[in-house]
Amino acid sequence: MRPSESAEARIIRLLRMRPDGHVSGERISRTLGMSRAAVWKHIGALRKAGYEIKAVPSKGYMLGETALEALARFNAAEISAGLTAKTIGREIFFYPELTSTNQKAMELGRLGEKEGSVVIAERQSAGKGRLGRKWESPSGVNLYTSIILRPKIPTFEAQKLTLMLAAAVAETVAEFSPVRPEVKWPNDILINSKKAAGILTEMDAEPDRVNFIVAGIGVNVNMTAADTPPFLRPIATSIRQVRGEDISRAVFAQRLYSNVEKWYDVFLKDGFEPVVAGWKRFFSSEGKAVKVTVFNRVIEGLCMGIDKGGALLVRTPSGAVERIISGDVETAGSSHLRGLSPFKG
Ligand code: BT5
Repeated sequence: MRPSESAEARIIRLLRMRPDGHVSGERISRTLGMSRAAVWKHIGALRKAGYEIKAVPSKGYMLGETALEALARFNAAEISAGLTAKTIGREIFFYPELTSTNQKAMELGRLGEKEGSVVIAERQSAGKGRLGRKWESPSGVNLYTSIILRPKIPTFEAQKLTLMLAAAVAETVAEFSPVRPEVKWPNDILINSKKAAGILTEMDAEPDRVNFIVAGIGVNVNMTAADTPPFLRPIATSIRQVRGEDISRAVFAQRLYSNVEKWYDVFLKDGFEPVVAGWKRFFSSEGKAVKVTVFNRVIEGLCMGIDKGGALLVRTPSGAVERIISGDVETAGSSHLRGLSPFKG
């Protein structure tokens, strides 16, 4: 038994271990340490959720599904089945539709929901990007999730978590994508220079300390070009589009929660420096010409990397190094900057 699995998740796993045979109700009840009545209740809930579970008298239960059906399944029990993270994803709030998973997680956080609980929606009617922008959230193909974190940190440290999350998301995408993802400072995940994932961190805070953080993560997993709104096609991609086949969103979510938990622990125990190092493995803008929009100001120059605090360093033509803590970056490859040659560093 794994610590974070729900009873239904454990039943699914048990039935999948015997794809051609039956598992007796008695064995399920013994393995899971629950009554036969409880097993029956959970089997009923799984059937309601769309699992075809046959019951043969005196033999037991058998799960009827093809590998493809198993791969397509995406619900709380599937994610919980085999989840290795201890805290993150232990409690899953799963919805067919929400306006925004971040909004729901903020509500739950204010009601005292514990650290590590996650919200997932199959689709969002008003998915949020940063600065009032929108996150396009077509149904049934991607991952839209928000994680509640309760780090005991001062408010000014909260931005570090965005970089921590970007390291975890990039690492997870790299596990599934044949093309290595890149991070665009601070929090975009690109594959082949197109956006595959975005992160929106929101917080509930006192003037000096964080009450809780909502880490909103949107990953384009199985979205095809046809699923993508036309205006987004030139700038967005998905894991499916580079891999050529669907992956299990449940398995992706399990890996994501594990990686977020791993990097969050590193941040809490060892501080920000190792997190920055983890993030930098996916960062390729250093030494390149960049154009950064900071509110109404545009800063152009050579990217010198990021400093210990996670701020972007840009050397302008005057030779001064600007330290940027928030803004939108474009690199020399993007259309705006064609023709702009890197300044001599
Ligand atoms: C982000 O904003 O990249 C943060 C996105 C966070 C989304 C997640 S989903 C779960 C959670 N719940 C929420 O409501 N939000 C979070 P930003 O850097 O501002 O980028 C937004 C821009 O990305 C848009 O203006 C589009 O240009 C582009 N975009 C929108 N939807 C996209 C998609 N599905 N894939 C790629 N690019 C997209």
